[in-house]
Amino acid sequence: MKHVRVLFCLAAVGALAGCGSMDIGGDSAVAKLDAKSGTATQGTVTFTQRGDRVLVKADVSGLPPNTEHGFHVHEKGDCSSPDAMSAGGHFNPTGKPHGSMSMPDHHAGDINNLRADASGRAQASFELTGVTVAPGPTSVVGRAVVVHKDPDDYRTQPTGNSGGRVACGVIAKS
Ligand SMILES: [Cu+2]
Ligand SMILES: [Zn+2]
Repeated sequence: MKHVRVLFCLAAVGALAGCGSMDIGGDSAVAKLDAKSGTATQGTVTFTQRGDRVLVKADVSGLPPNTEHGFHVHEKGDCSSPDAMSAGGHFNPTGKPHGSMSMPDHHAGDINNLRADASGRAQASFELTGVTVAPGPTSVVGRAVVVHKDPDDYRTQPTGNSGGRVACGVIAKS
């Protein structure tokens, strides 16, 4: 009888833990990046809500070997133009200056540079604060994610001076 009661308690704890992880690992979204400005750059970027942060995972290929590239969420979910200028400027719902993710002030859409390896592939994870996947004024859903030709210097306003746009994808709920 005592054994039966112990097993029942463990089962109940397991069920509660399951519910907890569902709450934390909420909404997610994905952007399929298409090549822009005559490049062959493409990839996938996922956005997953983790508490008050958003985990960004990028897998981008077709970049020049061993190079760094500016990487941001841009305000308009429109990648239709050949140079991706249709995506507008950096997503900046709170009116901040451009910067790096580690600076106190930066655009909500500022992500740090992607680094391509010797095969021209960049795989990276970042944790963004100041944006959400869930609907709201700072949601990334319906925006665009852009990879640039050059590194972001994290200083030049309001762009980071990272040059042309080599890949662009609209962020959609998944
Ligand atoms: Cu950008
Ligand atoms: Zn910016």
